[in-house]
Amino acid sequence: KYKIQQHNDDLLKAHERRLSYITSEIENAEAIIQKVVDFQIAIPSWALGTGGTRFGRFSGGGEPRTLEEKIEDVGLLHSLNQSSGAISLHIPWDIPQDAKAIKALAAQHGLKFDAVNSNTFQDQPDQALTYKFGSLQNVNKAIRKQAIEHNIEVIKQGIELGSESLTVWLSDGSCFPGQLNFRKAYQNTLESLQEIYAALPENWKLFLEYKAFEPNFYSTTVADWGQSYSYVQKLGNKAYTLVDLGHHLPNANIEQIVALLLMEGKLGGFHFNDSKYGDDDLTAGSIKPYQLFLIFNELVEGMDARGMNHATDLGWMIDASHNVKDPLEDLLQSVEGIMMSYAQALSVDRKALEEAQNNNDVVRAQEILQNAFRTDVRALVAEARLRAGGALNPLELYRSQKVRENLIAERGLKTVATGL
Ligand code: AOS
Ligand code: ZN
Ligand code: ZN
Ligand code: ZN
Repeated sequence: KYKIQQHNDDLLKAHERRLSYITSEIENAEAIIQKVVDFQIAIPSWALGTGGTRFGRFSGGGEPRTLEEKIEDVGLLHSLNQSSGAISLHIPWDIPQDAKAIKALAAQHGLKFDAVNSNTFQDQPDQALTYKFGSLQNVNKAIRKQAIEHNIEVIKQGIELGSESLTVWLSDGSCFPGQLNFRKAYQNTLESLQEIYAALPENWKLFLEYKAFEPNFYSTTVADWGQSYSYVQKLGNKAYTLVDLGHHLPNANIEQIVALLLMEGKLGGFHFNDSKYGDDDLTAGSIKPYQLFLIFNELVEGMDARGMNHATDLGWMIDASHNVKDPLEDLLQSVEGIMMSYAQALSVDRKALEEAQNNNDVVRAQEILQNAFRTDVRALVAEARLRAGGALNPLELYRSQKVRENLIAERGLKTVATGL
């Protein structure tokens, strides 16, 4: 549809030159290509429109106005990179009026429904009680009940669509000392989560996302991985911790957190993004690519040690939001950044690294990781796309086909993606 064939033909010669170099450099290049082909990253429905900040929002135009259009946008990304084969919905920002039709539309684009996300951090127009002072933690039982019922409703919607996981992110916490009894807030939250957990189908997972701060600035009730872990451990074996890369206090060693959660069997999945200051939701790999690589290094090591399937045993999602870029271009960049880190991590010589660790050869161990990180694996990632039927350079094709211009012509210049 987007002249992929012709685009690939034009770039093929240069691509093959780069590919033959890298495959001669990396021993397991063929295996890496296959793993990258299999790896899919879910696109969040809320990343398809311009995000904005509390100071303003500048629409780029042509944004999806309905759930159908959001699915079309993700389908477009997937047709270009063959790596974005799933969409993650946010309820009630996305309300499938006709689940069957929505499912069919998604299938037409080769898309599955990843985790469904509940929302108890905003009040909705038709809502009886307010979440101003929290939802699952609230001192008022009726408010907790309302929030629990919303989550159960989200599970029901997810079942209709064939989703198999619920992501719960809570903005619950407090803004000032004394506002909250921490222990009671924890207990209320746990009890509420238990009721939600009880409504999960057998084959479902519950992901509990943590975040250090914002919108509450004194305490957050699920603030870090230890707190999330404490809840999910009590909930049961269908509950897992979700790591959003932007949700830590500065300088946290996220790769170590990931390794330990994996070891405990409680790592559920990811919200990929990047940040310099806080929950910045910038393009994955744009600020701290070495950190992203080190995280994937732990993932590959830990998942292989546990005999896990890289592609299917964890939830891989992007959670990003931008004010200045075309959201679709940005998502293409994020997926590319993630794939590169994954490919680099797959190229690490595990045996040599283990040997170096066992010999306390610090320099050698560091060199092994740095060599992998400093290797240009773009041709491997491009080859994976080519084999899967995608474009050698999705971004270039997106621009040359004037995709955004076409979307603006179709949808208009002043668009507000639903929910934002
Ligand atoms: C909020 O900071 C979290 O990252 C959540 O994942 C949230 O649901 C998402 O960003 C949509 O608002
Ligand atoms: Zn100020
Ligand atoms: Zn998130
Ligand atoms: Zn966030």
